[in-house]
Amino acid sequence: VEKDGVIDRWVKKHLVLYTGATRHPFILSIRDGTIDFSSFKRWLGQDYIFVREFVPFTASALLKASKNSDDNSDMEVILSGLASLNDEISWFKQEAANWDVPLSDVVVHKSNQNYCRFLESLMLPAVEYSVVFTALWAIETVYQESFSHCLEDGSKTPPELLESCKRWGSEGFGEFCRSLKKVANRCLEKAPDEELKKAEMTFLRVLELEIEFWDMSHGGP
Ligand code: HMH
Repeated sequence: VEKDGVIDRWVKKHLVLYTGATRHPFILSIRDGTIDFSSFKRWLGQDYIFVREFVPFTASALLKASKNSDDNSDMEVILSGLASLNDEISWFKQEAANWDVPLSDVVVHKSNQNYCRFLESLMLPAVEYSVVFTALWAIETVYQESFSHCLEDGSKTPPELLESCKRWGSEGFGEFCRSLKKVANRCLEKAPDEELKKAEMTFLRVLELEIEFWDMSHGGP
């Protein structure tokens, strides 16, 4: 049995907030088939904006990996993340066209703006590699845990939404998240207390922002 790393300890310590982000009513409504498609369309338009901002954030992580990392494979993990973001952007455009969501005039919602601003703050050169990696892991993992829940046996996810759920809920994306977790744990084991505290706060902030993002998607028109 593998010993719990820092990340698993934090997940256990903050399980209520973690579950709030990974089992949000928006996700539960996909899983039980009661989702209002207008909510899904709102999520789609807003998430496209988010993902566009997530690209430079991931690139900033790549830059830090190339400078600070003592393990060459870190860069490859992030690079594969960047490659899937390339697919993801094309996918969003196609999916938005299918659902008649005009991406050119999406009005960026406040919660999304806050989240994008938070990503920007993490791109600053002074932000430690372990902090950036903790955020990267948390951001991807909330989606992985959420959407894989909609694919489990017994879920009544509408067929129209299966493709979206598979983007983040698939085994391949799960494997990617486990790779991120390994890197994050390795960096955190070596981090001084001050930095560890910052990374933990960053983890919590990601969970809050994810919850607000789901709230925005789920909320009324
Ligand atoms: C809001 N969080 C949000 N959007 C995403 N696409 C992901 C995480 C995962 O990439």
